[in-house]
Amino acid sequence: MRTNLAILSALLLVGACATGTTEQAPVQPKRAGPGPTHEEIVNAGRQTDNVLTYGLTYNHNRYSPLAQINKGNIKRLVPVWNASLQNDWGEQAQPMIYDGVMYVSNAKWTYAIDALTGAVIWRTAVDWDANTPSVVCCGVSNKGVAIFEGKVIRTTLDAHVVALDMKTGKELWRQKVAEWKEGYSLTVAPLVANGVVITGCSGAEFGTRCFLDGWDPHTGKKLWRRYTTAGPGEKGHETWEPRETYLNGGASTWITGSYDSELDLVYWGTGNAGPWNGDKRKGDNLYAASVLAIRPKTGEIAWHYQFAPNDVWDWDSWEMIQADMQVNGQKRKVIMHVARNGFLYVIDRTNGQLLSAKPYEKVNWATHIDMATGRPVESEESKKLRRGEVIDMWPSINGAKNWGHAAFNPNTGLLYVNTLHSFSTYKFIPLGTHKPGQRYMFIENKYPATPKDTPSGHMEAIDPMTAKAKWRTPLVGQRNMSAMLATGGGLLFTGKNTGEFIALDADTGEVVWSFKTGSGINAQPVTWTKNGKQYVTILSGLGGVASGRRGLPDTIPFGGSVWTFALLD
Ligand SMILES: [Ca+2]
Repeated sequence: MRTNLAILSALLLVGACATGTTEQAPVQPKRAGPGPTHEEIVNAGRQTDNVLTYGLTYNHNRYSPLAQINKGNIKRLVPVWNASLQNDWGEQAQPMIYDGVMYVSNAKWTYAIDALTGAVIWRTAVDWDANTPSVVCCGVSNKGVAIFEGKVIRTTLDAHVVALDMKTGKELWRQKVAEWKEGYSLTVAPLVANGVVITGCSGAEFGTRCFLDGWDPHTGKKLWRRYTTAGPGEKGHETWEPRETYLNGGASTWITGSYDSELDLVYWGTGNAGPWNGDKRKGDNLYAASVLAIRPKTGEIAWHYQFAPNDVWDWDSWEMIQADMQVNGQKRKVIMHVARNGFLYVIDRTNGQLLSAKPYEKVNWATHIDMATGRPVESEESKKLRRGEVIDMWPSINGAKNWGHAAFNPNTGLLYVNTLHSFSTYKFIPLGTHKPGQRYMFIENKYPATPKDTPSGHMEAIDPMTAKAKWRTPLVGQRNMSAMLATGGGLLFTGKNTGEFIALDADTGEVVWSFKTGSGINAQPVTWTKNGKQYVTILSGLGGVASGRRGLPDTIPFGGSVWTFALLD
């Protein structure tokens, strides 16, 4: 503040001198408004000093061309600072960086941190009723902020969207999205697309009816709402039978969508249909377990593709990674979805046409995806489930991959993924009535212990069109729940539940570097530069689904912090 005042005084003095010599006020150089602007975010991949949007760039490929840290010198990667986030709820956020300042969020705080030193510039508390976690299915968390034209925009656990001043952390506007007591919560990182802030919601396990909202970033005015279960008068309403089941139909929107600025389309995945037991909701149940292509200015649905019609398996959708790739000799603009349900989907992002859908892990809920109809062909196991029998379901409801985002390197054409290898015993139990704010699922789900020597997951490089692994590094004991980051240095970065931040050789899957942080890692690595030097940043702090400690030793302490690494000079 003192520095700012000094600069301001100096500017005023200069101004005073200038005006002293002329009758007219001096022509001030036209000041650009505060950033980052739409143009800056569209070009996010080209200016490596900043990290401007979820997924690193609008295409969500989590690939950085930075190569200063590479396979040859990775052994010299050392921590340069660590900053506590004073939070035991867990850290899942992707940090954003602009003009040398890092913006980090968790469920309790928003932080602005000097990216070079780790010094806290400001922090702003997030308050919510102590009972709010009772409506959160899978761990209290926050996936990160959006930054846009001088504002830090975030969601809150008790279902609000808040904008803070980037310079001071002061609240500029706040909007209530929904009533948390009815089962709605927000953990999603907002997306700013074509000047509109887009947020989704969590709560498909609580009989909610989810949606996407569009907000004016400057005033907080709600511009549109697009419900993700189709209501009366909306296309797809006929896919709910009886009709009123859409009112508790779930279809949460808790993973940030990607954006194609040329097509002006946002690709946002939706969560499971509600309740999980589908006995009393017949039909496809649009738009649960789907991807929606949305016009950011209006919320209009340009096209949709449904991964799981009449979802009864909790097949939430994740990130939609964009690439322009050759498919059968033709260049196609695609999105790739390494789905929870065990299939890897490649879809034409201009029109929603399914191009490929092959299993990348063990799957027994469907035999295959019918390429003519785009629909899964349900297996004998799923038929048994629908008859009320108990089944061993592959993958488990945790999925063949959970939310920990995949990376895609456009130069190798490979996806890099933390996958899960487990099943659960799964059956429907009798349906009860919906009570606001209470679980609305009606299933029994048990995880048998994984045999000691059997991998519970893998780190792997996967070809998008064949879904076959180029390499697979087994994870015995602990699977990974973190996102992947791929770099031009031939490296992958990810984190382990036990707290190690690790780097892999992207050609072989060999772990070539590891650093033990203070808690478990369930977050999203980023890489960036300042003064020509490359840095890597990750949040540590056990939380989220992992905070249930499913199979995790209680020797892993809680406690959130930020770690930033660079090469030892
Ligand atoms: Ca779900």
